[in-house]
Amino acid sequence: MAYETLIVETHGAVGLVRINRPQALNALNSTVLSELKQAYAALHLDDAIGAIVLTGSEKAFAAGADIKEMQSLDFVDAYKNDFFSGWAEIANARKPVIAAVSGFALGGGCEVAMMCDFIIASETAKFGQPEITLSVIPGMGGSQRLTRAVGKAKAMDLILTGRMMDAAEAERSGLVARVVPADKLLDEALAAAAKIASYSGPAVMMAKEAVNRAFETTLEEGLRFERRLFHSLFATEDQKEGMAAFVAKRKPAFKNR
Ligand code: CO8
Repeated sequence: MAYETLIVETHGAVGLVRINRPQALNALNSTVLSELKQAYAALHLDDAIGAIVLTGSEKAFAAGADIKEMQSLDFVDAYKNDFFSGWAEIANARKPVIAAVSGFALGGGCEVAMMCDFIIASETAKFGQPEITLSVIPGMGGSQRLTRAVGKAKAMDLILTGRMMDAAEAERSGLVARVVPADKLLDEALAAAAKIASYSGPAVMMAKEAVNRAFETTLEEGLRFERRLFHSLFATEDQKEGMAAFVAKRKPAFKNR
């Protein structure tokens, strides 16, 4: 399928989704959102795909929500149409999604990277929530996801001053899982996604669900939830195969993507 603002490829069992609006540093307009929803839906329906990499260009993962599209929005329209709520569908992707970030990940760009399961950043990456400079605040989850990722002190610093942080600071703060040289970014992200996609799909999805639950519930409830998911995996053929292969010292052949 041809998109106006995305390039979608498959690399083995990995779907690679590239935001492609170079003229606007990949600013996230309504077309990007609707096309991302279509691309994610297609990749989720495709049983051959076990993981997704979301990326942008070398210069920008995404420089934010599209300010030109947003500037004339008024309160009633924003409220009635629950502006930005559509991004929840991207955040709720069930297959694992890795953000491969190079260059600017600002405002909505940083927020979309944080909607992914983890971020691999190039040394050139710059993260920030500069909405305050436009007299608005993060509107796609930044105040919540950034605070959970890096803690109150750093989140307040970034959101109140609007400053950017580089890849090293983002890794130190826990926002980013790995930092790699710019020319290795895509290879590293695709390799990580391919590794995830080589495992049993239900186990991967449940692992993701269990980690995400940690942000929603008490420790006691989270531990119970994890244990129940763990129990349920013993109903899968892939659990039998994974453990039999370990014992027989051979490679497992998982059936479920
Ligand atoms: N929206 C629209 N266009 C953009 C955006 C953007 N976010 N960012 C860059 N562009 C465009 C520029 O306007 C420019 O277009 P043109 O060539 O037509 O003038 C082109 O991309 C290149 O940009 P620059 O010339 O500015 O490139 P530089 O390398 O000089 O600077 C920066 C790069 C520093 C990234 C700069 O472009 C910048 O500051 N961009 C805006 C960053 C920003 O403020 N992002 C946050 C946006 S707000 C948001 O994401 C969430 C809002 C939540 C609201 C909630 C409401 C419910």
